[in-house]
Amino acid sequence: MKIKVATIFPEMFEILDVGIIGRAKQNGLIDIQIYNIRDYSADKHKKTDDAPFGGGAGMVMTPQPIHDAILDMDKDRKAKRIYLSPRGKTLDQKTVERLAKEDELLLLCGSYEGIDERIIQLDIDEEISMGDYVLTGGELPAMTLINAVSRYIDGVLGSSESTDEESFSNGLLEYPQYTRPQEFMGLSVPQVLLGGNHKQIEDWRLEQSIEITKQRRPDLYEEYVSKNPKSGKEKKR
Ligand code: 4GM
Repeated sequence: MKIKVATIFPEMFEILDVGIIGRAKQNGLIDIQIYNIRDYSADKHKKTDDAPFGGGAGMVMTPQPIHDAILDMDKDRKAKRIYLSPRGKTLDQKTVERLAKEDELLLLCGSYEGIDERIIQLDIDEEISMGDYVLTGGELPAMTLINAVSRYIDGVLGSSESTDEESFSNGLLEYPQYTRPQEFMGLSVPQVLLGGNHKQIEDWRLEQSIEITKQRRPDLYEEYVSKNPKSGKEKKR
């Protein structure tokens, strides 16, 4: 997959050379190209922002450099163009899986109070948010999206890091995990996990997932129950 990013802080993206994403880049599984919006500014001082029409606090990113950057980045208009903004649809695992199927993504990072609305109208396919909070820029959300999507690209995760048994794959939160030692600071690993009865372990994990989801995410629990009407009922005989 090819991912192009437009930002005024290109140096922030050096973090993508680390860990699993860094390994995937080196192996040629994801091709990430960072573009500096400032390089496209026609202004003599390379300005990228201006005061908002109508007044008010803060600055707004001016349309010219962003529009010219996107024209250059995606000449044949083959990328899915995404603007990271608190006004977007909140990212979920289903959206991550859908975006992972694209050949090319273009991620636009805004700063300040946002960008001129006409850029969204002219140049953007989809607005996505990482949650109901505001950051100084869209760079960390863009990197979060890159990370989430990359995990679904063939070869990025090793066989022991697969996506099919994790949180959300069955619509539930993950069950508790334990490793050695068997006792730590007086706390023991649940007996069922030590027995080697795989059916029993599977049942215990599902039961734990359901209980944790019911406690912490009643919204996800209700959805799970509506799709799995028999869940929980047959267990407590
Ligand atoms: C305000 C308007 C994305 C601020 C547009 C970007 C949070 C998110 C910004 C913007 C951001 C998010 C920049 N803050 N929740 N800051 O995904 O692009």
